[in-house]
This record gives sequence, structure tokens and C-alpha cells, in this order.
Amino acid sequence: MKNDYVLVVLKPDVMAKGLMGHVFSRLSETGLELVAMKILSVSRELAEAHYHHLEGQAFYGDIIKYLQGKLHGQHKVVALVYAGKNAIAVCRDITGATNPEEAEPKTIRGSLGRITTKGVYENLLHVSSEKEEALREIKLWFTPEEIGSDIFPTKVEMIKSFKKKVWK
Ligand code: IDP
Ligand code: MG
Repeated sequence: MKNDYVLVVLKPDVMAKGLMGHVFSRLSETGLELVAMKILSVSRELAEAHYHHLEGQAFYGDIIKYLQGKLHGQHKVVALVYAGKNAIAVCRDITGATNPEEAEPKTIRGSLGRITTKGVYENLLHVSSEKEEALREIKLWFTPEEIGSDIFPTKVEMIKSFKKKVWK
């Protein structure tokens, strides 16, 4: 594979605090290529699938609500896929440690994150942590049509009947 890929999600606190432009600038400065982007409301199903490996943790219920925007007035999230050399490490470096109080001050989480009085780590971004996770997450969050180029192998299937929302 020529490139590494990473899923980055701007969580609802980024939107609620008006930090989208700032976070984009920080991500753009990495020089990585943006290959997909969308804004969406996260369903409970998507949040649970995304964090399935953390089920059972004391903070699991909170992070499901957090990703769905339920802690921030139903704000949406922005999901991004970046490509480039060491994309995961590059994005995690500028993002900083999971616990915003432990993150280096100049990282995004270190400068702008907080732990709420209820103990929620409001740490602004999700960033895939390794290649296998990135592959799983990108396929969970995006369809092949939503990604400009075929970054992973695809196939064409005949779909007989399905429900789809269309313009009236
Ligand atoms: P990461 O986002 O840095 O990869 P993960 O371990 O994958 O960290 O955890 C996913 C999310 O769960 C974190 O971004 C954070 O919002 C939350 N989280 C992780 N550990 C804790 C904790 O000890 N207390 C509260 N929230 C946590
Ligand atoms: Mg993680």
C-alpha cells in the first residue's frame, strides 16, 4: 500500500466550541492528503460499532453519548480520512494523549481539551491508533462512493430492493 490512511473524527465538542477551523488548520499543516470528508449525526448503532472494543469500561456509556452529541446539544461530527506517510502517527502526534490533562500542552487535546466535572474526557478528536483499526473504522464510517479514490479493494453487487431517502 502506497499510503497509510487514518480516520479522524472531529467530535461534538469541536463543533460546540467553534473550533472546526482551528482543528482543520492544524490537520492541514501536517501535509497529509484529505481523501474523504463528511458531516453527520452519529447514530447509536454507529457509536457502538465504533467503540465496540471499549464495551464494559466504566466510561463506555459516556463516550457513546458524547459521540452522538448528547453531551453538546446534539452537535454533529465531521469525519475525515487522511492519506500519507505515517498518517496515523502524524495525526496522533498533533492530537496528543487520550487524557487531555496528560496531553502535551501544544497538542490539540493538550491545548483545548478538558475533563468535565462528571469525568468525561472531552478530547476533541478521534484518531485511529493503528493500521488494522484504521481499515475497520474507515469502512465503518464511509461507503466506497464517499471516498474519492479506491483506497481499498471494492466489488460491485446487484442490490435488488432497498429503502433509500430521496428528494420529494
Ligand atoms: P484514543 O481516543 O486516544 O484512541 P481510546 O483508548 O481509544 O483513546 O478511548 C476512546 C475514547 O474514550 C477516548 O478518546 C476518550 O474520549 C474516552 N476515554 C478513554 N479512556 C478514558 C478514561 O479513562 N476516562 C474517561 N474517558 C476515557
Ligand atoms: Mg482509540
